[in-house]
Amino acid sequence: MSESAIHRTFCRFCIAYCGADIEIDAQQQVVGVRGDPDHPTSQGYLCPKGRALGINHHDPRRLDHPLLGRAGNRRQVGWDELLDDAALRLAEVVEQHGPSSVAFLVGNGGSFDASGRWALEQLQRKLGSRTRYTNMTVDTPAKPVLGTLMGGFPGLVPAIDHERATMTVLLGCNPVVSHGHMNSFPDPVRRLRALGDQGELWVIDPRRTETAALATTHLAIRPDTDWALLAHAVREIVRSGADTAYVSEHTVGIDELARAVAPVSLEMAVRVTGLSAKAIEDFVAAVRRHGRIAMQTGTGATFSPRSTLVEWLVWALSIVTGSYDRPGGMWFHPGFFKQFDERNLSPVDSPAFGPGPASRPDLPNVTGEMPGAAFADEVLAGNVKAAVIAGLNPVTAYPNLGRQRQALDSLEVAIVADVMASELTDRATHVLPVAGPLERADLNYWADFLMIDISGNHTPRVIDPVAERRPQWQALAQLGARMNLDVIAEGVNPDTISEEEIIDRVGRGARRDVDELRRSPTAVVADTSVFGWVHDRILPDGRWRLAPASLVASFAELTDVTLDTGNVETPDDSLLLISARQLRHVNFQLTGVPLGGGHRDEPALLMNPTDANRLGIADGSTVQVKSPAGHVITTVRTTDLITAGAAALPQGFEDVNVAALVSDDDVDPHSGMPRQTAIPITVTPL
Ligand SMILES: Nc1nc2c(c(=O)[nH]1)N[C@H]1C(S)=C(S)[C@@H](COP(=O)(O)OP(=O)(O)OC[C@H]3O[C@@H](n4cnc5c(=O)[nH]c(N)nc54)[C@H](O)[C@@H]3O)O[C@H]1N2
Ligand SMILES: Nc1nc2c(c(=O)[nH]1)N[C@H]1C(S)=C(S)[C@@H](COP(=O)(O)OP(=O)(O)OC[C@H]3O[C@@H](n4cnc5c(=O)[nH]c(N)nc54)[C@H](O)[C@@H]3O)O[C@H]1N2
Ligand code: SF4
Ligand SMILES: [Mo]
Repeated sequence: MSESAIHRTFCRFCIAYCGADIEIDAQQQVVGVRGDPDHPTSQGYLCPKGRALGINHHDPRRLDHPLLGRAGNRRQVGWDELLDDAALRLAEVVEQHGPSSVAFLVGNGGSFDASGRWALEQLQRKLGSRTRYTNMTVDTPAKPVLGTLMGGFPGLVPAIDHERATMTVLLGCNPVVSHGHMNSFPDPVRRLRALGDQGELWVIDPRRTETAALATTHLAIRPDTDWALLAHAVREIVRSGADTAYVSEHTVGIDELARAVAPVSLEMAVRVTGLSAKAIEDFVAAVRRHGRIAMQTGTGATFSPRSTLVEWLVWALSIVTGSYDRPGGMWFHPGFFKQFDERNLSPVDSPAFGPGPASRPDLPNVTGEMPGAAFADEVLAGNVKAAVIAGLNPVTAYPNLGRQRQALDSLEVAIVADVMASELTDRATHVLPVAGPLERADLNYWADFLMIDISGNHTPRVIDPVAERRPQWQALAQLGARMNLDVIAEGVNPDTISEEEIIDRVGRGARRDVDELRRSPTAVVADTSVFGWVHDRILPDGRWRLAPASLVASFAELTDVTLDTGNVETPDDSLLLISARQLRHVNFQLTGVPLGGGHRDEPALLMNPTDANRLGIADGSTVQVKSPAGHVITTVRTTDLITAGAAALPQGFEDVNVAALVSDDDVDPHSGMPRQTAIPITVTPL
């Protein structure tokens, strides 16, 4: 008989944080992974990535040993030798160039390690570096910018009121695949059906996605034209259909807003978006009919070259209908650990939180994070000499692949704490093999305010770290100790403190004590939604600012140009490349891994058959995809699910790397966000 045991934990591939039961046999092999039926949020649901927690744990590409030197000139060494050398070389850089010449990078992979990310931030602070790069600035900087400009706080994240919403609008997000952008959707199909059954579910997306298939109405909009649909809707609703009592009591700037959107006539909206007049009128009528709306955006909005304007108009439409912070619309998630609703936060005026990068002074520093679009420039300009990279892969995540490679190779010290061998780790000078999700105690700390409910979850480690893998908090604290920095706290020795003591520090001040989370057999839900705290505690004078001057000015330029030219800026032979996520990998993670039933995601280019025919491209043929920034070679899949004129390529693959097509120059000036959707491309058969 097998002597396997079942351990309860939760998945850390995405912000849904689904509960999982992991079966481990006597040889420390993961032999089974199932959804936790008692988990209050995910209720037994686990997507293909969650079910691959065991595959990921045993992946032959996992990093097992410390490595010193770049690939080609590399040795396997012991931890002491690695950390001694790393500390010595970092100290030299600090001495010669100052602490801010050391950049700290943390991304999606590294953020789900609560104590690992905490230790990275501690190390940065103790070293005195102001230079942090994350994934946020290449994902969704428009959202904190908008929270600041309109509500006075960057952490305002609107979330659908699943219990009461009757008109849900999803713009540029595909939760059936992604399980949510800034708002998680565990068990998405069931929840989307429920939202549709409660009223109407609108999906605005150039592709008839898996989510669009569940919608009551799908608007197959032209990429990067959402602003025209939204501005027209704001114009019409402000004329008739707004919650006027709410607007006069809780907003400033309604007249400026109305003036800004006034040029966006139905005729202009039709011409720009490619939607029919009837579709646009139906949308406006539905907003009027329901009064309140629950509108959520995803990366289809935040990746667009006008991301800040799009987000602004979404917020404006939501606010003039009285839909924010009120039942039936959107609530604001205060976080289980972060508890924004309990803090005394003073309103912030400017979305720039500090000096931006010296080599790109035009780009903002958002919430203390330097724009990822400037990382390569900063290294190549000599402002960044060393980097500590923990769970961010600039090779696949940051724009302009060629420049990222150059930048990584020219760093004097590139310390990479990661779980998986990759092109990034090949380019590192010091590789720290850190513990993966099953090998560490953890909390759902980082994305607690992006979850579908206000809940806390603690997991002990379910399996001991394999080979020489070491918890990241410990490795980084030991690195700090060698530079005379007490990373954890003054006088605390990282060799002897336990991982659960670190968890106590990370989880301090939460809605519930960490011990209560430890005792609970699964997640603890404190609330499913909360309303009113933003009005009561956050909004400056209790009012939303509807018309931030910088956005109004940019919007006026946009409408002026559009009145003149019609805004169809793509040349005839080119297509617009849109972003697309896939079910069986998350960004770089799990790419190339065959999951359940042997299925694996392929980095194929999706094209409409009309475009393919016109260009003489057959389904399955090999093509070169070229953008102003670079090119990739891949296979074409034709499908009428994608609107003509658009093409889609998934992100995360090293071989067909979409980052080669993204420019680090073409950025939204308000947020620093590189254009990662609606990229003009040409496709040539090979
Ligand atoms: N399986 C899986 N899950 C993931 C990830 C993953 O890689 N795989 N990544 C995780 C991460 S880091 C994130 S940030 C989230 C992202 O979560 P989502 O934002 O939901 O990402 P997508 O599923 O790509 O959905 C974006 C949609 O925007 C559409 N779109 C593109 N351009 C435009 C446009 O101009 N206008 C409009 N209206 N729509 C447009 C695309 O067609 C696509 O359907 O997913 C997370 N979850
Ligand atoms: N062109 C284009 N660019 C994009 C996107 C796009 O769709 N198109 N998407 C953008 C978005 S939304 C995001 S969030 C970023 C995502 O990009 P990244 O932030 O780079 O996220 P991942 O690829 O999920 O993971 C990054 C790294 O974390 C490592 N990792 C995994 N688990 C752990 C762990 O437990 N500890 C540590 N230390 N490391 C770990 C992985 O091996 C990987 O090297 O990319 C952005 N860039
Ligand atoms: S939805 Fe997210 S948290 Fe849930 S199993 Fe999938 S990857 Fe894991
Ligand atoms: Mo992301």
